[in-house]
Amino acid sequence: MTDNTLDTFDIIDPITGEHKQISGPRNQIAALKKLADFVETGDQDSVPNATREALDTGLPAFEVLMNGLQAGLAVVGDRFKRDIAFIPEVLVTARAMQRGMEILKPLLAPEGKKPKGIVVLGTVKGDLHDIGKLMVGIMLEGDGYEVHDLGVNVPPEVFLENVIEVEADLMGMSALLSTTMMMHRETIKYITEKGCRDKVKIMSGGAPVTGKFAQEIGADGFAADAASAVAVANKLITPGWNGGFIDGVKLSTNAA
Ligand code: B1M
Repeated sequence: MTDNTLDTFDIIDPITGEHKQISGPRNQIAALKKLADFVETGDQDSVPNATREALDTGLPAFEVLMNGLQAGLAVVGDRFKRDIAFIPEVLVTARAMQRGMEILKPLLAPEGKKPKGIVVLGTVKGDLHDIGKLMVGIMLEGDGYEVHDLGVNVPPEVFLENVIEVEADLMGMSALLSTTMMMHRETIKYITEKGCRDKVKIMSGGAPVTGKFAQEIGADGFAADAASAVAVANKLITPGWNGGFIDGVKLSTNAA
């Protein structure tokens, strides 16, 4: 017999840092809480099964990602911000989250379809944060893009080499540090100096990046999260797109 009793779960939005409450059938909320707990405690071995169990309750993969895996990381991220958790704990948590993302990836990004566009994605030079960028990549793949993820600490010349090699339609740069977001400007400057700026559309993103900053440095678009990154990409690769700057925040506000 299905248990329709509702339950709630308090989670921290990893982007805004605000607390919010989600609710749903008791078995689904219990599965999300269990998964978030394993991520929070860095229990890498238990995360894959807990991810499958959450999916088995009928939760969509995207919800398991946001309200299970990411909810666990956000708790440790919040402690890190308040100086009560340190790099080793954050790293262990991040790895645990990645074990769950491996299970979700094929569900969010089915293989075998002709790509709607080619994307080169990376975290810029000097920056080692990759979880948000991985999420952006998974969401883009899920929407039908072929994604070439160059990883972290990617110098401008490597971005450009790959854009040329795979004939990318779109290049996505991520940064999580207020220092390394300046590498977005340097990377665009380098591509422009090499005479290749008109070969590819460029999207800038990551926690410290704003639409205003992205526009100022000469990017074509900005997205604040993985879901809006897809919406921005779709606009930017529209045939005949007139080249105006796309701010993902404004896009979602207008759509609402
Ligand atoms: Co770091 N770290 N970290 N860290 N870390 C932050 C970012 C920080 C905010 C924590 C804090 O407040 N103190 C702070 C930066 C402060 C600042 O500059 N503004 C910080 C710092 C200072 C550091 C070190 C310098 C610490 C030190 O050594 N003293 C160091 C730097 C290392 C380096 O990069 N050179 C460091 C190291 C690390 C770890 C290695 C331990 C680990 C990274 C592990 C990994 O990624 N594999 C880590 C982590 C995990 C964090 C926090 C806790 C979480 C980041 C994260 O993954 N968030 C973070 C604090 C926090 O945010 N609570 C912190 C979840 C992720 C889903 O969100 O990445 O924002 P996010 O991605 C979102 C959006 O931003 C957007 O979509 C994503 C999904 O919705 N997005 C894009 C991201 N990229 C995009 C690209 C796009 C579009 C959208 O288009 C292309």
